[in-house]
Amino acid sequence: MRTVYSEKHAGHAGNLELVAGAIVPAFEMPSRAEFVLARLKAVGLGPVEAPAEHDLSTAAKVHRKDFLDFLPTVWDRWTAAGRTGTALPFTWPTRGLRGDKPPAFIDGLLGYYSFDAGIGFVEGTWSAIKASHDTALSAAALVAGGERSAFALCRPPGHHAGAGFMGGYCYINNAAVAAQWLRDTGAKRVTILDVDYHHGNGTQEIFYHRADVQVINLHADPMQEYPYFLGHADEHGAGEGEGFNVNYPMPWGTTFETWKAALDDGCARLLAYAPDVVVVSLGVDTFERDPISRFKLTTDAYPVIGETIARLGLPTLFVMEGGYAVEEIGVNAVGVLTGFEGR
Ligand code: Q9C
Ligand code: ZN
Repeated sequence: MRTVYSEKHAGHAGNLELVAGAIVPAFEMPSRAEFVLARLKAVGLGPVEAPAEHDLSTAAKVHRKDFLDFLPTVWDRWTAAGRTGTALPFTWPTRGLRGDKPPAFIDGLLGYYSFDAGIGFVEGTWSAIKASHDTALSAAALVAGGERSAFALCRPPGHHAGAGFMGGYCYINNAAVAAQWLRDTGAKRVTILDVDYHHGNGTQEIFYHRADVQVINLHADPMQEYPYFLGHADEHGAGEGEGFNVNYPMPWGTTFETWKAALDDGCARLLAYAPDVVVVSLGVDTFERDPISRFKLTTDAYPVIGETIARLGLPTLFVMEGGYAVEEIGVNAVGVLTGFEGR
């Protein structure tokens, strides 16, 4: 399997986040991608190539234009306001406030274009976001060009980013952009299968009213877990998209046996939809020792996930999402890919 990877992710570093009342280094850190890269080289998964540059015209079909225009300006606006450390939002337009009027000042704009504070910006953040987007598109092009599969080693991740907002370490929704591009280049139907521990709220929102992209999500129950405000079982799509969004919320403590039953059900729904291509939002934060998650999957589960996805018999693009047990993220993510390849 060929992998697309950009070193530009490394400039998105040194972020902070607020966890249980304390400011700590962000769990989403550069070593995540480096451990995955090292592991896929160690097992000889296949060639690693840098992405080509892609413009934002496909991204503009799944994201709002004003949002895409804002992202590259964040760091300059932040430093122009005299700030030096991580740019972070801290005020959001919730119920009772106006969500239709972007403010002019950077602090207000950061809140307007996000739903949480998990999206710090430093000087290299935009360049990393753009390279991650390019990585997903270049890997999608490998699959469209006839490869059985490809791996987009994206960082930062994307599945929490919606049409007009970032959140949860995500800025541009890489998997959604890739799915849109696959549609535009000939696929009649695309399924996004999201196996990250957290609900892919951004992906769900983007495709919720569409029949041409099926979205299947396996995740921790939003009654207990982030992102809290989307991902329930009764969210099945609307309008033309009715029936094409499928959620499998599961409680804290879920083991692979239960999780695998949800995957098998999701795979049956996927096969009934008969997509031309599958995009896997590949998070491995379902792992038992993930520091921010509460599922109980063990390392031997990940190759089984890969085998199960391979049995769908469809061209498959893997897009890296979450996973924060940095020592094991490589073994687990690459375990899915080698399992897919049947080795
Ligand atoms: N104590 C992805 O996996 N914050 N994003 C959790 C930690 C947000 C996860 C709080 C987690 C976002 C792509
Ligand atoms: Zn996650």
